[in-house]
Amino acid sequence: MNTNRMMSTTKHLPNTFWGSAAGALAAFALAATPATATQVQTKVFSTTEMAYAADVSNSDLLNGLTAIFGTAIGWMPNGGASLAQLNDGIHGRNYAVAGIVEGANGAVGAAAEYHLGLGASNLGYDLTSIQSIAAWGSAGRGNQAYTVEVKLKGAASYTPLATVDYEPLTLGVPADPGATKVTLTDHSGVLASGVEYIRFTVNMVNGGAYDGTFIMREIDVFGGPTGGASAPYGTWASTHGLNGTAGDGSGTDPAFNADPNKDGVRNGLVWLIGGTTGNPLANNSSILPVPAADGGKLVLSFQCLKSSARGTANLYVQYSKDLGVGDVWHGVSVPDSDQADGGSGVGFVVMPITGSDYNNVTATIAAPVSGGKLFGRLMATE
Ligand SMILES: [Ca+2]
Ligand SMILES: [Ca+2]
Ligand SMILES: [Ca+2]
Repeated sequence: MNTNRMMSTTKHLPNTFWGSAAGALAAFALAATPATATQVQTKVFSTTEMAYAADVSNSDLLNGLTAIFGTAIGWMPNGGASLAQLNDGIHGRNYAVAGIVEGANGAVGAAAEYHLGLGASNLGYDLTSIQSIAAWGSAGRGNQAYTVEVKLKGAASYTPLATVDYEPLTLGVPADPGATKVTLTDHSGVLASGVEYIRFTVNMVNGGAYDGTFIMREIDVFGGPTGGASAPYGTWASTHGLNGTAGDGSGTDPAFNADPNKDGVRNGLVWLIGGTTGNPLANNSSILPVPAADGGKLVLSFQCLKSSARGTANLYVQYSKDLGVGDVWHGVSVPDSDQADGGSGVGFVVMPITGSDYNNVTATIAAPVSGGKLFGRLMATE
């Protein structure tokens, strides 16, 4: 976990002030915290009932779990429908073919709660995406509306995660048959961290017509143990087109310190300071802080992912009088709120960006006592 890697560009300022960006490795403990979301709901529909049959997963976190007895209420048994089909890994056939309902049909208000457990690190689970597929041959029952909540390890109660309401299918022939698929993700890579329990509650569709219900074919919950292999960076990388093998040197190399698009900004730094629109395959030279001189001090302004969303990664502001030759790099981890210099050499002003996992950060590096040069850089670690 500890190799240094220089990252990115060097800026030469007037008055012998320099700034640069760099990367290295370190360790950082992951806390079990609720997600502060930059949540994304991706919604698609089709007027073909079986449109998303191939998208159902049989290897997600929810697959095959049994809803907690006594909390699974309001699920209708009509025509063979059952709650178990919500997470059995099977889409189910067209009713006209099967002759029975192969899906879950919840009355409005029906709920199902599942115990995911605490995972390999005993910290719960990081949820990276949730996919829900509803489909039916008539009566707008391919629409979907529900609320999903999570209960974190050690928490006494549930926290709302998302409310889905997607009703593109209109009642009546020919647009009535069809399917909808909603995928919940978060730009940070993680919807919620430290999750032990998850609960779904059915909401009304079609203004209440036809019981106001729909046929949910499957809900898939993806993720991995908190603190485990699927750390937030990895999931961000995989959802942003970095689908190669780490270290393969390809144009989609997902390694934290790789620079597959050769713009001089390594993947991990794009994730940490690229903000909500960060894209590792775009030219990211504009996300690097432009160093400014302020009365002998060096000022770096940039966005930074909050510490609770960094997983095992971290970002440091570092400084040296001679690029570390005789004066070793001194570094301070970027905090989530204002932090005075206090002798560390770096003071921070931090402004949260509403509705996102990123903060606006201004770091001011103190002028060297003896004058001369001052170099600053950002060090991304994983
Ligand atoms: Ca199913
Ligand atoms: Ca499944
Ligand atoms: Ca790059």
